[in-house]
Amino acid sequence: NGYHVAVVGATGAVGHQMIKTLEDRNFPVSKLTLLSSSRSAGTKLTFKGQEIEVQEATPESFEGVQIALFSAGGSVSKQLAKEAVKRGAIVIDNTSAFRMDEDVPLVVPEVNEEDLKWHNGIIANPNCSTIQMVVALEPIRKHFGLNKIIVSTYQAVSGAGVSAIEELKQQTRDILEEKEPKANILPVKSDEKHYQIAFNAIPQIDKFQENGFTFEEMKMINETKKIMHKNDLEVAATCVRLPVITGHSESVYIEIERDDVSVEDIQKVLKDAPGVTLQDDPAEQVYPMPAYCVGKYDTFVGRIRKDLDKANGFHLWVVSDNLLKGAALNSVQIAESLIKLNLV
Ligand code: 11C
Repeated sequence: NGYHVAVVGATGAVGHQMIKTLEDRNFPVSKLTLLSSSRSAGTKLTFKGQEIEVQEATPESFEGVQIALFSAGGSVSKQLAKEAVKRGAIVIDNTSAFRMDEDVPLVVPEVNEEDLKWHNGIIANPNCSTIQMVVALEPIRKHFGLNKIIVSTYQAVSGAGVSAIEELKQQTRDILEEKEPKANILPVKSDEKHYQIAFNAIPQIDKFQENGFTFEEMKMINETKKIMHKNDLEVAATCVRLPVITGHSESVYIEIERDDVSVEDIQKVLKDAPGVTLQDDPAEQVYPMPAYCVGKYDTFVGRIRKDLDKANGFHLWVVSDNLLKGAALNSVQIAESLIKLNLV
């Protein structure tokens, strides 16, 4: 008993975490099929002490699969997600391929689990920087209303995959040995120019759009409105890559609907919020940091301050493991919610 689960992109940074999360949460798996590009096929990975060989993902790979977790890039999802659905699988897609499609729910279980009820075979997992922000802000929106978000991110290289992690490590070693660092991956592999990430900060994540925002910034803007069901929410984002391996951080400024709310009111709401850990005690230097959030499931919130000019303005600092709540964990939680709601 349990479900036949497939992980597409099993050898990637998120794929590894998906397998580990299924194991750590004791997800009911009767069979695990691990899929990848032909390049990584043949790799052997371990699940619950058992070795499983990774196979090349083809449409036929999904015969008999009930739940397919995709994290192999948007083009693979566009090619294979519908093939998986055709064969009876529910797809939980961790890429941007279908997120803004009207007939595809975009789900963070703590925020909009109910949207799973109208799925048509594909459910989209939001972008990592969006997920941790909405986990922190939805409880505030529910209690006090929310008009505006201005967010600046401090994002880890693992969001860009295993090759970006390797690039950061190699550049760091090279610079410490006084060698010239080589940059081939970041900020965007397919863009013309590449910049050193070690000992640096790069204000570009994903490609620039015509409006001057990057695609990562537009994902945060559009996905937040869709998840919160609030098209009139004002959102602006600046996304920056830092030489951190895992753990995205965000400086978030919000304007709520009410102007009679205190920092303590917000802290109280977040203390009881699902998936949130409040770490907010400046007197004791308690605040979230990515190095201490790696491997944890929650979204950590601290540095909550009232704006000095706006009575309805607040500043927060939000940190989470981008590979877990930002990707693998949220996908597995979606699968758990599907089971709970009898939707598989
Ligand atoms: C990053 N947020 O940190 C990106 C990675 O749309 O799922 C996730 C890309 C996505 O580079």
